[in-house]
Amino acid sequence: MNINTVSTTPFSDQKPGTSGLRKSVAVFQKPHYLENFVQSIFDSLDGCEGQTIVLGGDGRYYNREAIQVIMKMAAANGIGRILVGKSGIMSTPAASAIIRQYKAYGGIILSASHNPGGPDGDFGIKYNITSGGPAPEKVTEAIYDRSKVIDSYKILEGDDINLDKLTVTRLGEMSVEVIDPVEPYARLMESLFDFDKIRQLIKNDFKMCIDSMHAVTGTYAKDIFEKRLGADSGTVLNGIPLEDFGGGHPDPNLVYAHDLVDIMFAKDAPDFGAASDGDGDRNMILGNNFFVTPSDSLAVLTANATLVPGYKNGLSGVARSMPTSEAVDRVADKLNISCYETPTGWKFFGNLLDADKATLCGEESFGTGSNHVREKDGLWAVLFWLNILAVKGESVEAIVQDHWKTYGRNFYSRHDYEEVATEPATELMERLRSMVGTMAGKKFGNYEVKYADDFSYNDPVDNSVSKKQGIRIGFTDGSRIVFRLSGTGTKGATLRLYVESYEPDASKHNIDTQEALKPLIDLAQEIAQIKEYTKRDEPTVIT
Ligand code: VG1
Ligand code: CO
Repeated sequence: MNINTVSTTPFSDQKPGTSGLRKSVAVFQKPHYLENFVQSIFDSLDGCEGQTIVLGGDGRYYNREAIQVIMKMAAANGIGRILVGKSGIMSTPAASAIIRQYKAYGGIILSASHNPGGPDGDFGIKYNITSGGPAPEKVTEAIYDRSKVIDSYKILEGDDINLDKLTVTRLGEMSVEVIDPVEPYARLMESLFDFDKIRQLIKNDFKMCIDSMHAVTGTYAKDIFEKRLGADSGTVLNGIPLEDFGGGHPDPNLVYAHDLVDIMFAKDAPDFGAASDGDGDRNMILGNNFFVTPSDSLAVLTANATLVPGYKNGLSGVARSMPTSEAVDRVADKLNISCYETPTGWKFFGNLLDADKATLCGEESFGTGSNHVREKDGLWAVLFWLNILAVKGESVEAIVQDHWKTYGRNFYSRHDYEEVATEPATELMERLRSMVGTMAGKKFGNYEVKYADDFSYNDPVDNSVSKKQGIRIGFTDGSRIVFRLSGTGTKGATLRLYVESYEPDASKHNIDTQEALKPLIDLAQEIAQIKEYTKRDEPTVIT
């Protein structure tokens, strides 16, 4: 078969963000756009010739087309073998698991995660390394640098591969295996959790509801919950992955997962509810009329980890992203294990997991995971909760309330100002950056600033430094406000404000979160002048 070398010119906007390159589908469909980026990946990898690459995506619009192009380019670039998910499907955590299990060289995951899909939606591509984790910054920078000077790419002339049949075929010299994307992942889950106990729980009139939001976890959740764990058929809602996610926004939070929220906050609500995002790495956990914040979820999993077979010997440490609440820090303190604070984005956990400095990790953005893979893992978190519920025999709410009694409650909320104008949003951040140096000791009403900085992370494993990771202002009473600009949006800028306060007094644990945080939210507005810069009176999403 012929290998064509196609001339091209660089695009200036192929810089990977928090989680790979994300753009609208229309941008990816520009001639050579996808090919330039894929060639930049191959050009940045040392010694990938003859190696195995894992490939798959969340099933969104353009997934299948992109897979065919990437396979032909892989063949032309001397890749030895491609393992591609049946129908092009592979959740992000499953891709991570499969890279590890098959000892592949790396993987290419096609997803824009929680961003809407369809011809008018978003598409994304990211590269994962041999450990199964997202490429660290030195790799994404090399890919970006390459994309700025690229002048040609290589692609094989050949027929498309049938992705809907489990087969082993060839594309030129390269072997192509269409594999079951669920089985290896489901087996890994069975090795970590007590499936018998969870099966018993479900049999005993325990009612649950899983919302896959028409995205990738439908395929996984039906197999795991309905087939392997014996839940009633219909337990999984919106379980067929659709190219446009049914027109929805596959982001598991109280705003976008409204089908599930309606069910879980009804009068006769089930005992347990959970939702996942587009590519299956996020999770939202709900009890009967009860919402578990992702930061609390991480703290509860940490506190109860030894109840679960995969973690029965305890944890080597935990890690959370900087804006994530400090609830888990309190648990780590009590367990006498280390707690690491990293910048936003899962790629920063990789080194800590590889070096066994952390076993569990989490982000406030509905992401939780462990050393079983190198990505956050939505269904893993759901199974972890089910395992804890099966052992403790208590409700979700009782477990969380009890946790607050023991450790105190970290009230926590994130306010997003989505799609605001880029320039004033950048100015807002620049202004804060210029202010933080002199803020320590300043008083704002009852609050006194203990520290203020632009978060910089020194990786304790490879000593790399990541600067400008978000403005944080901490107060003497333990409360914090944090400001960041999103690195995953595709339109304008998204300002994220994170607010946290600590309440040891159990009699105050049931105050409404927004009410409890109101003084800090007002203070954040006063300090950052959000309304003036964003021209918005209210955030678009509050979680
Ligand atoms: C967001 C979240 C971050 C998460 C990232 C990718 O990034 O805040 O915690 O790791 O999305 O998640 P940002 O830069 O927009 O704040 V996913 O589920 O898109 O892979
Ligand atoms: Co995701």
